[in-house]
Amino acid sequence: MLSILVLHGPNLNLLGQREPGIYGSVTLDTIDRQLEQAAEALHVRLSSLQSNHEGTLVDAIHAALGQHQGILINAGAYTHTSVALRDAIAAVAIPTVEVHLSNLYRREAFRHHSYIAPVAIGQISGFGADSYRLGLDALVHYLNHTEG
Ligand code: CA2
Repeated sequence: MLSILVLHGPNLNLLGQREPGIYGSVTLDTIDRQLEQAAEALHVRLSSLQSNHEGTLVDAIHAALGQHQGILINAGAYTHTSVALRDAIAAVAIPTVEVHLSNLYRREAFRHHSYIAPVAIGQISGFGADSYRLGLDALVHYLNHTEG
């Protein structure tokens, strides 16, 4: 059975608790539960990790080698700053889908650039909590149709 690593970056632990205007009122636990349901229907296994620390996320990407066949990541603000996360994804060469709750391109210019996007299969941005489900669907579809 395929196994997917779900990574949530900095501040996403606050989801549903602050700034509901931008990020909605859904909590990270609810997103993980929705993803679990979607994973069951897709017949894949999920492991989810949230960290506010760049190095912890880099370590998790390294540890995914041989354990997970795909990565679903919302790198939060590290999307726009982290060469380290990008290098880690490129190094392990595990198919990765980048997701965002908000539509990055309707926001400040500094959010328009992603260091992750060039090493990802694709990016889903702007559908709130649904971005994760759509991203998981796209990732599993990719893995089922393009890998042995
Ligand atoms: O839209 C997204 O998913 C983002 O990755 C969210 C990041 C932001 O830096 C990216 O540009 C876009 C921020 C996540 C912060 O989440 C919070 C949740 C509740 C309260 C405060 C922050």
